[in-house]
Amino acid sequence: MSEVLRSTDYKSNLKPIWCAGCGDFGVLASIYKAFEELQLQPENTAVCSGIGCSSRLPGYINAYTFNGIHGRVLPFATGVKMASPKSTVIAVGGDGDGFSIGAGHIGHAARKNIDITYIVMDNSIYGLTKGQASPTTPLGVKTKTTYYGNMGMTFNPVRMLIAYKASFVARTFAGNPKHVQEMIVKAIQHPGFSFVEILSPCVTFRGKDQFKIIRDKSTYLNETHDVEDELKAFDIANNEEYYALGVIYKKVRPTYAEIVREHVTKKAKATVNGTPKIDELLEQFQP
Ligand SMILES: Cc1ncc(C[n+]2csc(CCOP(=O)(O)OP(=O)(O)O)c2C)c(N)n1
Ligand code: SF4
Ligand SMILES: [Mg+2]
Repeated sequence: MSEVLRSTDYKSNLKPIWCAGCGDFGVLASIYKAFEELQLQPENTAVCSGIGCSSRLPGYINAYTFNGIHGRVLPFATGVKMASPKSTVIAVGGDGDGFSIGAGHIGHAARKNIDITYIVMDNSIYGLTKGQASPTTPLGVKTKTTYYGNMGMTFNPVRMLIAYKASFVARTFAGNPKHVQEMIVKAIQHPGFSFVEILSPCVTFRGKDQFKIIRDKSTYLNETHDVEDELKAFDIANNEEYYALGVIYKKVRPTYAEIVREHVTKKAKATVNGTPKIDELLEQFQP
């Protein structure tokens, strides 16, 4: 495809079946706009997910898309990127998918700096399975599984991702689609593992007032924020009185693919003091 693409060109034939008012509608609209801004070619773009209401999102996009199994989007997306390094690879999902069953994968995708963008639509509930508490459900909140109020402390995804050495960490809010678009564009442009937490209300199981609650608690980072200052980024993440929105941390470092390429093209081919070349070593394993 070489003509100029419009946001509507990224729509698939499926119609979203989210509840009226779900924050994920705003996220999807912003993704279409971000793709238009970047002029992503559908044939060079992959959008993958796990399981959840939010994980339905790839089905609504015209690109290579995959709706997989619960919690396993990051290993899958990593494989797609390794097999097709020139493609733009985006992983999406919910707070349950990412921070419960899939939590073990995040640190490794982040520390290895796999060049993918991971978007979590955080509604602080398990939406698809009808309202159980998730890792980001606030302390004391009553849900289907926490009748007397949530007893566990609340996960702080931004703090976790900075600690895991993610090279790009941003937070945004589905109620501000322009800002969501801006964060997604920046995340995709970032060379390396980029993480975007999108506060995306579940109006059915967390209530319609979630949009107002999040909006009232939100504050936008301005250009004076030094995105490379890791300690400052932790300070911002630690302040749970408000939601700081914007790029909170960013540091460009070599991606996993760049390091592997360096090993394969230079180090592994060199012969040191008579040690065989990697090609000769590998030949031993040929049938
Ligand atoms: C292995 C496995 N365990 C549990 C489930 C049931 N399940 C499906 S979606 C989901 C949670 C979804 O929550 P989240 O990821 O936050 O997405 P949301 O629906 O809120 O967007 C669960 C527990 C499953 N599909 N597979
Ligand atoms: S249950 Fe919640 S997260 Fe799922 S579609 Fe409805 S509003 Fe959205
Ligand atoms: Mg959820």
